[in-house]
Amino acid sequence: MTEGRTARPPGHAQGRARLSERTLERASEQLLRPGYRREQTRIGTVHFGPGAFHRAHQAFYFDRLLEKDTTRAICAVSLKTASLRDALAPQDGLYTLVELDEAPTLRVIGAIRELWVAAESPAAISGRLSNPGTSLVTMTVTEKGYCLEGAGALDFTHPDIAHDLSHPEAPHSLIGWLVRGLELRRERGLAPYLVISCDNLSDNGPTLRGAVLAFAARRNAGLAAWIEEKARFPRTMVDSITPATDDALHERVARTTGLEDAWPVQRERFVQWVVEEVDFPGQPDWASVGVTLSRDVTAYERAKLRLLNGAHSTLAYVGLLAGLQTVAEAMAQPALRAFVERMMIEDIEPTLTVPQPGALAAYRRSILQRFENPAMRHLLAQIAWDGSQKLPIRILGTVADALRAGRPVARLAVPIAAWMHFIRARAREGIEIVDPLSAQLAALGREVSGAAAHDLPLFFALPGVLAATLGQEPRFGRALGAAYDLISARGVLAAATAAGSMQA
Ligand code: CS2
Repeated sequence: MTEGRTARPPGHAQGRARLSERTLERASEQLLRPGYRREQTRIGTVHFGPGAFHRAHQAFYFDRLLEKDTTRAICAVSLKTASLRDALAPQDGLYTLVELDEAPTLRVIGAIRELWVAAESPAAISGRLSNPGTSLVTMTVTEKGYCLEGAGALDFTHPDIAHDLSHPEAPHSLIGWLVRGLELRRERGLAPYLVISCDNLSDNGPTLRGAVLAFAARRNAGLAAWIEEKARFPRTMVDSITPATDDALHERVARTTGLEDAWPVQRERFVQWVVEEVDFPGQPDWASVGVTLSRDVTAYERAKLRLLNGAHSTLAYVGLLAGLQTVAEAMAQPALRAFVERMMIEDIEPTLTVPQPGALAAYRRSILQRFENPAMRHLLAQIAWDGSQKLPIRILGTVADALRAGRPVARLAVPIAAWMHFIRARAREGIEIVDPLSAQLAALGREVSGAAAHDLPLFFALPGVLAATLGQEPRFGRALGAAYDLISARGVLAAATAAGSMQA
């Protein structure tokens, strides 16, 4: 396990009690509490993947929703790992959310009323999914949790998908569970649930719908047709920077509240959620808690993925190679900050369309400011996880658009070349590469030499990463090779400076 991603067994060394419904009244007054009676709430949503992002974002919105509508409590399902259930079950599902700012806010979130591990309790998950009270199924399972191949279709060679086709009643994958639940609802004469992806995938709703329909069609043509006709998969854009839980957070929570929390979460104060407006009964009153409903989420989603997440991944790989640790530290390096800002203005913004002139510039400035937030210690290493999944979504689409429009790609090649050097450096130092392709990347990282002529073909041979979008593009290959060799020869900051000053 990577440091910072796990719960901490609460120590009672200071004689503090553990957070729970029973102990909540003893907490310090600084701790904000749910504004509703938890025992009067009912489960209305099943959520897959209740990691830190879900708990800091959607569960926060639903906590406010429960003040107005008691049918909106969450059943949180981890597909495989028991760590969250084990941390929060003794706390009755309660945990502390810290909003980081000059004056941080601490609040207890009560929205999660049930916690399950699907691999241990398949009958309970089937029961919840096919319960008439369940009207929403949401998820944050990260890019890799969708089991897609490079072009974005369901990967039928994925071991979990192969398993689920032969064991549909106890699936391993998210897709298997979504289809299982819909199948049970159809058998019981119930309407489908609304299926909402809250991950940073491009076109997340339609991509998920495509995967669900492809899986369902292999199971039963009638089921696939029913899903196609009746179910809806709105697009969403989710945004809030959520540094992984660390020791400092555990200590701050214990010190401020007087209670031990095995797994608190933290995020910046800024939080945004845009949900595509679809006609579907039983939806919450989204607008009442600050969720934006829009008929056109694509523009928001693309701007966020390319500007915020694209810049984040760039800071991560370039910054780590330059020996930096956090986003704020990377932003404090004038060469790196200037490079990222210029890439946003000259390379990314021309690929985006937004209704109001000036909106992109304002959005860019606010993103850069959020990255500089001195109240946050956001590790570049956290953003660097799962690069093989993130880079195609965050940067390679921009590259493809730039190539099509005949614009330069020298700057955009830098984060990709930096990722390749990052893989090389981690493999040589024997540090774990957190990525679904970690075994392949570690082997590749040991084999590469630092010279583009030798190494690029090896990276292009990785399934679904570079080749899927850019395999046939010699212009990008040349820019990538130049950036990669320059990093070897002169270091990453010199390479970024050289590419940064090239004419747009
Ligand atoms: C980050 C995102 O870890 C990462 O890859 O880029 O989690 C980012 O902080 C969020 O998408 C912000 O909404």
